[in-house]
Amino acid sequence: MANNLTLGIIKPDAVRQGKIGLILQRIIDRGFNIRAMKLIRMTREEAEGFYAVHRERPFFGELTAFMSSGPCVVMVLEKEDAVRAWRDLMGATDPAKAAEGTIRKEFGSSVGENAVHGSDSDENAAIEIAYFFSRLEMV
Ligand code: YYY
Ligand code: MG
Repeated sequence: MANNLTLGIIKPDAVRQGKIGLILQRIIDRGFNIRAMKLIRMTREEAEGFYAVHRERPFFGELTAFMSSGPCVVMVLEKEDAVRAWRDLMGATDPAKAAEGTIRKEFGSSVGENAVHGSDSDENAAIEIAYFFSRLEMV
């Protein structure tokens, strides 16, 4: 997988609060090219599969319950150094510690409900993109 792609998710809290449009605008304004996108609702099992790397963590139950609690927007974002660029725009995991101007600062409400997800490495970006999208869904 080239290092210009990452997986982004607009999480159920942000979708519930009507923030899809504002978050997409931020993404477009920052110069990302949206290569694939869909609205989905994950089952608990699908959320557990997606976050399998965290299964031993104390917050795993809460995290997977939350991620399957409502619809979210999954998308493939393209930009140079995409993983880092998208994490920069998202901000720190805890919205209270996220920098001004980041999506989590503006739209996140707690460590758990932090509005967006982003892959943390090129290797995981490839795995996460393949979890949600087939080759035919990429434009
Ligand atoms: O990559 P990022 O989303 O910034 O954080 P991770 O450490 O990978 O954790 C994934 C996800 O789990 C985080 O976005 C919220 C949730 N979480 C939590 O509920 N409580 C924590 N102490 C740490 C993470
Ligand atoms: Mg992570």
